Amino acid sequence: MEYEMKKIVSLIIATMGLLVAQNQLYIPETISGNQFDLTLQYGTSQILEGDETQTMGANGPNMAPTLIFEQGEYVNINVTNNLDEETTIHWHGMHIAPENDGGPHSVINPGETWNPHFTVRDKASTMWYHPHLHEKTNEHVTKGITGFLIIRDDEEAAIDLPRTYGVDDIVLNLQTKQFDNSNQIVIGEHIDNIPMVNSTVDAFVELPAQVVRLRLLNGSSMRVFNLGFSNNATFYQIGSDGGLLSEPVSMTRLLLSPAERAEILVDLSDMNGQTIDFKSYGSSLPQSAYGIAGLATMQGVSPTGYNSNALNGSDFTMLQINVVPQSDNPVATIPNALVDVTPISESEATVTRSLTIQAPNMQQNGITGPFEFSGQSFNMNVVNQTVQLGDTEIWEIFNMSMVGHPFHIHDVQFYILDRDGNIPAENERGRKDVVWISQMETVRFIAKFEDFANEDVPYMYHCHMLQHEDEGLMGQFIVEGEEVPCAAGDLNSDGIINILDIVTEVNIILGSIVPTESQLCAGDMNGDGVINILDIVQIVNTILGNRSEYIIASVQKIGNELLLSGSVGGVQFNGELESSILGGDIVKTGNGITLIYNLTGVLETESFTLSESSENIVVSSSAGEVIELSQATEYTLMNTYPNPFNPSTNISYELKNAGIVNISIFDLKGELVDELVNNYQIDGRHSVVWNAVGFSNGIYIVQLEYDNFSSTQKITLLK
Ligand SMILES: [Cu+2]
Repeated sequence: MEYEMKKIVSLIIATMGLLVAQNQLYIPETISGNQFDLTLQYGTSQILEGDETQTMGANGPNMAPTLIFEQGEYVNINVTNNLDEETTIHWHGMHIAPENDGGPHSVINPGETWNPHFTVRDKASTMWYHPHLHEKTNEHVTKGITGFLIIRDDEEAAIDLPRTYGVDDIVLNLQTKQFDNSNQIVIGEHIDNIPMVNSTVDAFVELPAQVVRLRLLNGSSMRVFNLGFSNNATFYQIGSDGGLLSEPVSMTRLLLSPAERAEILVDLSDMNGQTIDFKSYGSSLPQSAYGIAGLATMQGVSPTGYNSNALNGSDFTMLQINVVPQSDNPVATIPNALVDVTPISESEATVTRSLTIQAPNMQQNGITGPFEFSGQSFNMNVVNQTVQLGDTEIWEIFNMSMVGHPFHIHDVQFYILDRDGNIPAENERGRKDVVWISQMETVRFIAKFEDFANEDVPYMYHCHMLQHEDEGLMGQFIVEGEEVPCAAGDLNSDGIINILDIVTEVNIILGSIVPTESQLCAGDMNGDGVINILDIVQIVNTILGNRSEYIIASVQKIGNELLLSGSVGGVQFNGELESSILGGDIVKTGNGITLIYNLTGVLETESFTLSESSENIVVSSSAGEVIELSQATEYTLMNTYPNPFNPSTNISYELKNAGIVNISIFDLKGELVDELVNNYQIDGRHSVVWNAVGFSNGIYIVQLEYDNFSSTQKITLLK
């Protein structure tokens, strides 16, 4: 990850708006898949003109990659600490077990690797990850260790939303930081007068003239933003911290306090060639928000340095947007509706917990802190609350101090019930894990504490103004109760995942054993609520140590025939198999269900005849993911001859209709190695030659794509 952050002209010019932004917005690289490494490190970055800045990052000198997770996916991460100090990594917003949550107790010592692993249960949303070491969170976050988590799910995928990362779907980590005369980051002195987005100062981004999705994170230590566009464009909030809203909420300003996220859509269709600024309107922040002018006017003293900070009370630009021509397949409209959002009913709560944010000496420290919850400052050795697993609770937070605080709780997504007795604004009616609480305001929210209990490892709740958190405005809670014991894939709970677990899984699917709750939990590898062939393939992969990579596979159903090509892991259907199988393929039947799988993770048989009126056909890729059947009644024939071949082979195919055809060659890792055809072709017979001179021996996969139809074939180059 190379940083190309250059110059900044002085802030005074920037705030006067005379400056043409000159640094291209940095877009973090992405990581997806089940198994990956994050390495925490120091580095230097050219953030300002002149001296480089000492920074901290993951897999690079500054910031951290964007992780893209699918709901239901099992993720295994190795976080290696190459710093010379302790830290932790917390998955902010995710519903995961406390031992994987990365709070202050999950310290990663220098040189050590921490291995969190979990099934992604959250809804499609924008979350983030960052260090959470007590008294060091502010420093480690502000010096650069912050990354986005993008979670996707089927519900979100069904909506016509922009989702091309870096093109029409942009992550924006909004921060203000303080630098000293030698361009080094200063922590906790309240002169955070340099706005930056994704660690780019004075940033511009080119966005296409269409509906664009911005995933906003307030990554600042302290500052509250009041966001909007310089042309006062209406924009639409579609998501809050923990997922999509029920419908887009239109607005021209959005309040975003530290650690809050919002996904917004803005329609740039009519703006090709224009430039607008994305700004924080600090002059119209609500009272008691960190970022107003003269925070000290009410009571007490203001934080040291605060009154000399030119950003306070000012409107300033975060990001310049240059609108450029449309991308391919642009999203043209703002959807009318998004997803069903069903807040938890107040009547379901059996416990109400009350907390007061206060300072030991309110007269003196009502604005500066240190603050504490209900008279208790954070103590690593004190558990402040005990929650019973399965309970629904109301938390009532009263902010008795003179500054607003963003309250954050781990483990759950909550619904805000009311603010001083009033129902929250429309954009606050979705799932949240951070809520901003103004001075003397009381906020009540409701949450259900489910799935995870651990008597030894607590979860945290705290203010997300990082200085307040580090100084003690944090508490911890234990969730107590009988957690359904479950390790993914370990159906017989013997501590290892092996063939015995596969046998149990098969018997559960075929109905020959009635599963226990813990077997159901362990057997549902992908967390989709059903146990089927996909889970078997995932267990096989777990045993073999394979992890999903991009897998090329396709299945055509023609009459009662299933024609497989590429890396297919297994098949399940209601009905009987009427043809024979090859090699190591295993067929199990029972209760009218047929399962076909292979302990190598890849089926060897390439065609199956199913009994008449077979149904509920599920085909798994070798990565344990669903392969959609191509229901090709007017199918496209593909033939490769010779095969095996050297050095060239002839691929012939027949198109029923004219259309755009793509024929590409992939290796077994799913890497594209050659593209033979990518254009519009008339109907009828065609052929193309692949000359593999210069390619190494081995198996390749030809993929033909045409009119929502995909077909693949394995070919072997034998020199
Ligand atoms: Cu606070």
